Amino acid sequence: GRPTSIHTQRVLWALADADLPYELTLASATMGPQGHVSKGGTPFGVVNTPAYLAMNPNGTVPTIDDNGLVLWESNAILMWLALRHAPDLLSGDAQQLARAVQWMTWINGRVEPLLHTLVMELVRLPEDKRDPAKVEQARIEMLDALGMLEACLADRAHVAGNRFTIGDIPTGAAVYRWLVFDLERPSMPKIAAWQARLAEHKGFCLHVAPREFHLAG
Ligand SMILES: N[C@@H](CCC(=O)N[C@@H](CS)C(=O)NCC(=O)O)C(=O)O
Repeated sequence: GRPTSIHTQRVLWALADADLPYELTLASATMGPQGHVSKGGTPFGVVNTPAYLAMNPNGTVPTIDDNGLVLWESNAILMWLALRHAPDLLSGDAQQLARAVQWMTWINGRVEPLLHTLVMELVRLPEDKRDPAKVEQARIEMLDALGMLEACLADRAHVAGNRFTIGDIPTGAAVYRWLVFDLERPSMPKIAAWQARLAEHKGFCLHVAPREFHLAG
């Protein structure tokens, strides 16, 4: 994967929190050390090699190989890491775990397309290719979606209940990226307090908090 990928960050966060050893291979068809290909940057590559495509035919990041178990889709990877190596992340409660999966699925379907528009239009595309109308539309839709999360956090410390679970990882990283962007937004105090709780996690501090992982492009 790559450190600027919001999906790779999920996996790195879980690995760091659980103190699991790993080796990261930098890989991407769109980003490299100098930024996005649309700005002339050279991508890390790897994802378009036959060996990588045999592991992940999508050619996307992240992919893991955990002692021979090859997996793609970051939420499935989080589930595996928790089941095998960090069961605390599953909360020990079936209802909470189901709610965690609900928020993990929601963030992918409802929030990530908006976040993708924002990162492309604010960071990655060359300035003459950007469209402020797309940013404004995504900003409005983000506020609508995040209103739901603010309401959810009114009576609980984390998205699935009072315990930190795998559900907080994809949602926490996505909302952090949104907060890094310099956009007009009303204050959402429950989300702010939840983000402060997430910032106590080693994985968040190492792999999500650095602003350059969101603004480098
Ligand atoms: N739903 C997939 C999404 C994977 C995905 O779209 N990854 C992006 C990076 S965040 C990617 O591979 N972009 C193209 C690239 O870097 O080559 C997951 O959660 O793992």
